[in-house]
Order: sequence, then C-alpha cells, then structure tokens
Amino acid sequence: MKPVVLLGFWGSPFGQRCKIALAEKGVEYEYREENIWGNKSPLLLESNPVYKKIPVLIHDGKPVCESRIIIQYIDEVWPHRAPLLPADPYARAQARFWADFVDKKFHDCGTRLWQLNGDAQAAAKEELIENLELLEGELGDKKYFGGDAFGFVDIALVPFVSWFYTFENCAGFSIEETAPKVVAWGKRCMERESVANALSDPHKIYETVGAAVLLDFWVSPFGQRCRIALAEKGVEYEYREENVVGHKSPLLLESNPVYKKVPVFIHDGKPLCESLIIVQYIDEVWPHRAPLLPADPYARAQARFWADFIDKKLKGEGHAAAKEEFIGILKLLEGELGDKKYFAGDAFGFVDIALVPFVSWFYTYETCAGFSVEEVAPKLVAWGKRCMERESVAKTLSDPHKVYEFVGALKKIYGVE
Ligand SMILES: N[C@@H](CCC(=O)N[C@@H](CS)C(=O)NCC(=O)O)C(=O)O
Repeated sequence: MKPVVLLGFWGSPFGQRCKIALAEKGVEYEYREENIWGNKSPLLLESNPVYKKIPVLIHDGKPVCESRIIIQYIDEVWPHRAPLLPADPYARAQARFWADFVDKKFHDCGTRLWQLNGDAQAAAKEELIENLELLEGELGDKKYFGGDAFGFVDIALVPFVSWFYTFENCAGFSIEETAPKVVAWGKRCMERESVANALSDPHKIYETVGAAVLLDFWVSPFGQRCRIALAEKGVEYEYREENVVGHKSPLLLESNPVYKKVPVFIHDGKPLCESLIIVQYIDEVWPHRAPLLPADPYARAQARFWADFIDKKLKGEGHAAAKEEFIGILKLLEGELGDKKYFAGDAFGFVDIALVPFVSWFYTYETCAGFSVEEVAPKLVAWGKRCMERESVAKTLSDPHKVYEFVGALKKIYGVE
C-alpha cells in the first residue's frame, strides 16, 4: 500500500474534495474506488466503522474520516504548498463556518431536491435558492471565497457545481439567474487542473440520480408525443425501444400493469403511463421552458378537451368503412384550428403535441381510405407542415411510407384483409 490511499466513489462530492486538496498539494496517492451501493470493502468498513462512508484518507496506515476533516489534515501535513486555510484564526473560523454551511444547508436541500417530488421538492427548491443567494452574497466580487487564493470553502463547494445541472433539471430553475457570481466562480475553479480532474460529468450525474427513461416504440404516436414534449423542454432521457408486437420487457409489464402499453415514462424511479398524462407531468415538472398547457384554467380545460377528442376519435387507419366519420373528425379539427398558428394560438402546445404524430399517418389514411386530407382539411395540413419546422417534431415523427408499411405488416400479423 502506498503511504497515502484515498477511498472514494466517482460521483461523491465529498471524495472529490479530497482529490482536489491532494492535487493542490501535489501529493501522490493511490485511489481506490468503492462500491458504496453494493459491497463495501473490508478496508472501508474497518477504516470508518462509525459511518462506513467514503471518503477515507489512509496516511501511514492511519485512517482519517469526514471530508472537511480530511482537507484540514492534508493542509496541516503538507503545509508548504498551496495553503488551503488562511493563517489568521478569525479567517480560518469563517472558512470553517461556510464549509459547514455547505454541508448542513446546501448539500441537504440539494439532496432533497432530486430525491423528492411535489411540495417537498418545491420546498427544497426554495431553500436551495435561499442558500445560493447567501453564498452569492458571501462570495461577492471576490475571486474565490477566501479572496485571491483558492482554498477550503472553494474545495467544499466546488464539487456541487457538477450537480447544478441536476438541480436545475429536477426543479426547473436557472442557477445562473439566481446566483450568477457563483456560476462564474464555478467556471473559474474549473480552470484549475485539480478541480477539472476531480469533478464528475454533470450529465452522468443527472443520468444516475435524476434518471428519466422512456419505454417506447418507434412508430407509436403516443410515444412520439412524449418525445416531442421532452425535446421541447430540453430534458435529457434514455430512450428504450420496446418490442410491442412481440416480447414486452419485464420493466414495461411491471411499470404499466394496467395496460401493459408504451409509452411509459420513468422519472426518479417512478413510472407514469398514458401519453397525455405523461405530457402534462413533463409540463409540470419542467415548467421553466416552453410551457405546453396555457396558464388560464378555462384554456387548459379546452386544450384537454381537444387532446382527449383526438385520443378517442383518431384511432385506426381511416379505413374506407369509417371514411365518412373520419372526414368529419378531420373537419372538426380543422374548424377548431381555424386561422390560428397552433391550436392554442401562437404557442406550440398540448393539443399540437397530441395531434402532430398523426400527421405522418395522413398518407396511410389517404391510401387506405382513398381521399385527400389536404382537400378535406387544408389548414390542418398547413399546420402539420408548420409543426414539422420545429426540431422537436421533425426529429420525432416517422416517415409516412414507413408508417404505411408498418400498418400493412400489422394487418398481416393480425389477419386483417
Ligand atoms: N459528511 C461526510 C459525508 C460522506 C458521504 O455522505 N459519503 C457517501 C458518498 S457521497 C457514502 O459513502 N455513502 C455510502 C453510505 O451511505 O452507505 C463527509 O464529508 O465525508
């Protein structure tokens, strides 16, 4: 064993603090990654019998636990390079106060923010904003928290910079708007090799803790609604293709035991079913960008009415037998759209998302039932083209010919003409 060993975990801000402090001091050490959610090593359990947590610094065979205590230890053992705490006792006390604040307040509400939902999450968000404002005030126009030199408070706080993306996405707000100086300070810290080498990729953190997964099927208009809503909101998520006409995954069956259908959106480990419900959830969880439902309750009710109408009526492939009824539905939608840009007016929203995936089915309707959608509903066709100018839509919709082929294949499977 090398004289200095650090037991850590890649995503741990506490472990990263120790990596930064050791790098600032130029101390060589052996890093050992712990499986903190699985089997902890005997060395970890024996070195930190009280908390059984990383980080642990083992120096000359003796373990030191608790990240803030480890940083101070490092500063005292290797005092000659890059002092981390100021020399003045009052300034040292202040630095310890703010580093303690980071753990007690900032880390605590940051954790609640991504672990909880609803009112509890909203409360954590308010607290996080207050804490960011306090840190913004303490930083002021200084380069680092301690002044010109990078030090203890910077090391305590900076690992959380790579969590900002997760906080913002889980709670729907902009940290830059709340604490621009803290964000600029984070960037300044990232210019240091010690920090840049220690911090985690913000996307990797978000994928791990704030994970969003969509169980879907490429041609599903219902799944496409969710994809468009997620794209409009700029939410990162993992797309998982399901074999809906063959073997459905255990995750799908377990997540949607009632209908066993895609799409299922899994957010923070909790499944949501039914596309229109998922789109509304997405709108509520990420309200800061591109609102999908109008603010006014009456307008919201109207949007829900038309989206529900689309779900109830616009099924099947417009077969000849149902042709007249189908044309009637298209005409009703044409009337509701009128001369508006989108269904709710100038902003692309809920009804557009509910309907637009069916635009790539128009070709199938026309071919199967022998009529021209453009002749029946020209405004609807123009609206479809307008929607296709949006990246969220263009990237999501299926090729109309592929839809047609798919419908043909489905008919064969189910023995329909
Ligand atoms: N107050 C501790 C916090 C350490 C901590 O929470 N470590 C987490 C990783 S981020 C851990 O080891 N968790 C494993 C567990 O709770 O069993 C410190 O500053 O070192």
